[in-house]
Amino acid sequence: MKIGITCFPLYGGSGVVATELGKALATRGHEIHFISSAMPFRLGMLSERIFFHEVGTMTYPLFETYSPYTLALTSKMVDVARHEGLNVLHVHYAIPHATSAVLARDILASKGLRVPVVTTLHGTDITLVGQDPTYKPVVEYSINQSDAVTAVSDYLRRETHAHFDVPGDIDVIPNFVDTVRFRPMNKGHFRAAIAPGCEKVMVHVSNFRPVKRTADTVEVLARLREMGVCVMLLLVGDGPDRRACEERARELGVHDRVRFLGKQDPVEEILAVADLFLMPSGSETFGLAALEAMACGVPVVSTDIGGLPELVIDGETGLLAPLGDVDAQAMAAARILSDDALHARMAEACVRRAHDVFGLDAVIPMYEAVYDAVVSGVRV
Ligand code: GMT
Repeated sequence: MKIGITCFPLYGGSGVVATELGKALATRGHEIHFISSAMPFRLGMLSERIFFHEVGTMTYPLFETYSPYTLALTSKMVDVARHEGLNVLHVHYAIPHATSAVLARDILASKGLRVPVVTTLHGTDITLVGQDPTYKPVVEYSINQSDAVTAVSDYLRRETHAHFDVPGDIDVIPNFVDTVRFRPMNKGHFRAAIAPGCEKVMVHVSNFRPVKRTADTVEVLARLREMGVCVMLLLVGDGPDRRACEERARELGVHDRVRFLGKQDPVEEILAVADLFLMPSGSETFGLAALEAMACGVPVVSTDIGGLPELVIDGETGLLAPLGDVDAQAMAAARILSDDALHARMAEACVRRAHDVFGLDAVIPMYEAVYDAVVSGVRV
């Protein structure tokens, strides 16, 4: 099948999922055409079945600082669909991608071409930005006009029905992980360099936006130190809250136990030396970074909100704690870090669950089934 994939190329989990999906589909024989404002950052290299089409915008004095990207994207979708013979347009994140795709599909239909639209909802397109009156009617319309709609968790499916007038079905297709790339690895030398004492290592990976509550990881670290747990914290990523985290670490006197590693691509190398992954998010429809940790055999302590309980099975692959309750989160972390048998059981369960439930072979066929259904006209 020839599939056009559109996503945000530079930031966010939705772009990662879209890019990894395209790569996985290409290895399964599909031809993938990424249509985006820039090369998706996880794409790496192009293969014989992967193509990239950059959406350019036109400057014009009337547009001043604004140029209508949504329309430029629509035109590019029409162009690629016509000339490459796309069978389906699959867009990730409703705003503005679903709107562009629906318009492109209708333009193509006016020329006698049928190219159905699959929209995958990811998170803030529904839970935050999409609910703002600035965009809500357009988001609702674009979802309802899509030929098929998927959501990355049952929580997100329920939120969509709760906040939008969407009468149609939404398929839940969870995020997935490449368990060849993300797997337990023995990195003893790296661990010795990064944690030269007998310390346990906790890792957090995010874009340091307020919704991630990254500073809570520093609070958890400080409480663990008070409890006498010998532990250090690796913070991967960067963003607006980084400075506040640094300041809080100094205030709490744990700055020498925190390492800010910045944006890192080979996250799996860092996860390989981790004993625990912390995800104290205030909102999370799925929690892809936690899944990548689980695949590396790293148990997770996360908040019990959004889609996280669908990923982190409490007591089995990690522990859930209330949002903002850093004492409870520290207690949960201490429990796992201080009990080697429990840690080993959880690590094993993490690897198993990541592979069996969220591995490529488990999830990619779900997307293929949706494409088959819309292309064959079973879903319209
Ligand atoms: O809000 C973000 O962090 C980015 C956002 C996105 O759509 O790019 O991430 C969402 O999608 C990810 C991939 O499906 C999920 O793993 C994240 O949980 C979700 N983020 C939130 O819901 C805050």
